Amino acid sequence: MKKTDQGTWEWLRSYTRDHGASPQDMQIFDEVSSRRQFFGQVGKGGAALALLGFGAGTEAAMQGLFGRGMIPAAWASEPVEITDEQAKHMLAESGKEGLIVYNQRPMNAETPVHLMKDAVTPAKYHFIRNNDLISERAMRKDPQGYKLEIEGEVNKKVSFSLDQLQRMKTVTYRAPIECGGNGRAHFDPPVRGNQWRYGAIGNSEWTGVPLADLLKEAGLKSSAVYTGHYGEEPVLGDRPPFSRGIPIDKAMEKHTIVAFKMNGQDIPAAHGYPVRLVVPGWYGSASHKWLSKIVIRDVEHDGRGMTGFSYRMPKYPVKPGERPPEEDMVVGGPWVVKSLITGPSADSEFKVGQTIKVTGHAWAGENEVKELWVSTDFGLNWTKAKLGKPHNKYSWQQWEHDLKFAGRGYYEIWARAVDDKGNTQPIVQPWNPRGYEGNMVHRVPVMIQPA
Ligand SMILES: Nc1nc2c(c(=O)[nH]1)N[C@H]1C(S)=C(S)[C@@H](COP(=O)(O)O)O[C@H]1N2
Ligand SMILES: [Mo]
Repeated sequence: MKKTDQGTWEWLRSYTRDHGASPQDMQIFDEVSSRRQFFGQVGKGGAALALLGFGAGTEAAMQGLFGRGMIPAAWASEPVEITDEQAKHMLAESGKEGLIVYNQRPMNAETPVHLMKDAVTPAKYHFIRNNDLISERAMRKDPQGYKLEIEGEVNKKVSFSLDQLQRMKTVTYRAPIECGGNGRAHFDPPVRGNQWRYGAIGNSEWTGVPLADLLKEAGLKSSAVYTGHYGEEPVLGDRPPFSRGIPIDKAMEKHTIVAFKMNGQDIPAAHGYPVRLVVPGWYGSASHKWLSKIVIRDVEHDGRGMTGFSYRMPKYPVKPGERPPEEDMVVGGPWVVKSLITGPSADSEFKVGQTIKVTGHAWAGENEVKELWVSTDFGLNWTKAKLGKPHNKYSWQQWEHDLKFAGRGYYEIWARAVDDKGNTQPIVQPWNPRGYEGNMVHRVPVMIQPA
């Protein structure tokens, strides 16, 4: 389906209704469809930029990848033609291709699963999640006058130019950066926020200086318990700057770095030029982009994005749709165990007896993935897949599994990771008010035809 026309919409509407959408889903569908038009996908090199919202991944979504009774997320978010200068620049500069763009100001775009096969995510396939605009410096790629300041509960206020940072001892790690809201589209009832499906994660290679080395130069006071991060970007609207933080132990962990290279290149504008934090294994929001200041706090940081319901989880499981009192919410941190099936693509067709190579990634926040299990009978039986070691602590791990089907029909391939603490992925998504830590098993439908 490449074009929007009335016939297509009617077909989509009946498809949605016939696949278990609730009256409420249908109401959302009608509201969205009366307003939307769609255009196509982000073109090669991000150049032509007619836009999308309804890319290749969506076809898979329509054909059963998502739970019944739920409309595919893309339908609930409005695609926009890319007109914003910053958005155009961000997509073009890193050659973004095939991403699903939810909005452009701020810019939010995810990667469809079929483009996530690489062990090291190229910049062109790394999702973008912005809360505000991006800095002029990032637009111009101008290192002049950049500095990173560290202040607060330190013995000595310090600051570093880009040049100074680049001359220090660097490390290079692969690290997953995953939005805390990745998987939000699978929450039922739906919750507000970007309706990320699977693709708000990337596992690129980052080079930089361990934050611990900079904090040692400043000298932490014994009162230091938390960091607060600030960036150079202008705020959208009348509100304080986006500012998250992490506990001091995580800040001192050797994989937490102040990065200035992504996959060996200057960090693209979209991903934080010239300098960003990389806090591996934690909500992506901790990995502050366009980083210019770190304030060391003597209390848990309370910047925008740390309080109320944002980036916070209930202390106890809550009934779907129910909001606990604000004081029962705690700051989200490490990501939970999760896996992805990157091949075959949803709705692939195979023959009875044919060998199918199933591939994917698995990761587990602070932990290591120990086992990966595959089911083709809706979770009744599980078989262990071949699972690789992480390239370095935190990096996602690759897995593969050969499958053969003995009979024709509709099947789903399910994947479920187990980490070294015994945690595993739920089959039904547990609910929380803002849709964080979505990690239910990934299901890929396939059709098996007679040999
Ligand atoms: N300065 C700044 N840093 C930020 C953000 C932001 O809006 N402003 N968004 C955060 C969030 S919520 C995520 S998930 C990651 C996304 O990183 P990416 O755009 O490089 O994929 O950046 C984080 N760093
Ligand atoms: Mo995020």
